[in-house]
Amino acid sequence: FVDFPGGKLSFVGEMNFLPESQRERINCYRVLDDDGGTIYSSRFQEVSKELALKMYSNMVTLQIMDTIFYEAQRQGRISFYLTSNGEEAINIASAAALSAQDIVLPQYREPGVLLWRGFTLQEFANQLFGNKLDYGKGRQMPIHYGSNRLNYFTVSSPIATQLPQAVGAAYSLKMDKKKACAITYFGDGGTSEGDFHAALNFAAVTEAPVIFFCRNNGWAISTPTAEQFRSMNCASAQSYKGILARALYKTQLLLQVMELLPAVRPTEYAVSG
Ligand SMILES: Cc1ncc(C[n+]2csc(CCOP(=O)(O)OP(=O)(O)O)c2C)c(N)n1
Ligand SMILES: [Mg+2]
Repeated sequence: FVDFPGGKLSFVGEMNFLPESQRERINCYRVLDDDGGTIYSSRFQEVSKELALKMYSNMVTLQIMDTIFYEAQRQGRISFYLTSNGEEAINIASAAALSAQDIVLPQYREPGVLLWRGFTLQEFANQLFGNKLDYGKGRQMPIHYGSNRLNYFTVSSPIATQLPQAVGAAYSLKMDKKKACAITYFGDGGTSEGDFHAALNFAAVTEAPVIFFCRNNGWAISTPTAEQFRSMNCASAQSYKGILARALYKTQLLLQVMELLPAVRPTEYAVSG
């Protein structure tokens, strides 16, 4: 062995190029089969009827809100809007799995997380129209919501800038010995930004309690994922030591995120002194 910076290495006498580390695609975890039946090897747990109804009603509200504001944008009443069409479950299920103390650093396609936390339709409208009640005082483009009260950082326009910021927020939670985590959302497009890799390495070395929630919808405007990355999928984040990666199936997210949470959220901290 040789004591090399970063760890011990053994010697070899052959000069070979090494094969790619991640040869196979990460499989997609699911808890329900194609017919809606429970997959018994999974960690399926029934949610209460009350919670299920609240989630369903939030998903419908999100769709209706999108329809109204998207049409308002098409009519020229507001300058910009983005819908969460087809990603309602990603929004609401992940929000339901978190606790209110967990800090959210969003992209722009997760207003449902804010809705779940209690941001009112009037508050959404205030931001979109940039009126005097808008928390950003009309200085941001529409859809750049944010709420101090709800632990929801203001949406960042430049793709992936929220990722290293989320690690910083998570690291501060760890230093303050808080029993909470940070979550950051981003698209498949964000994975080819330098900030994505910087954030993963930052999280790995600080062991910060952070969830990187990649919404892989196959496209970054007109760029398909095939032109976005050459790794097998966005979950290749696991090549950063200490980062656990898993591909999830969108309609079954609540349980899957709940399963992930104990891995990131610290349970008990020893109190010193
Ligand atoms: C640094 C940077 N580059 C380019 C853009 C322009 N832009 C806005 S959205 C977007 C696509 C992002 O795609 P993805 O992250 O997959 O999210 P999706 O819209 O699919 O949810 C791009 C390239 C930007 N906002 N910031
Ligand atoms: Mg995308």
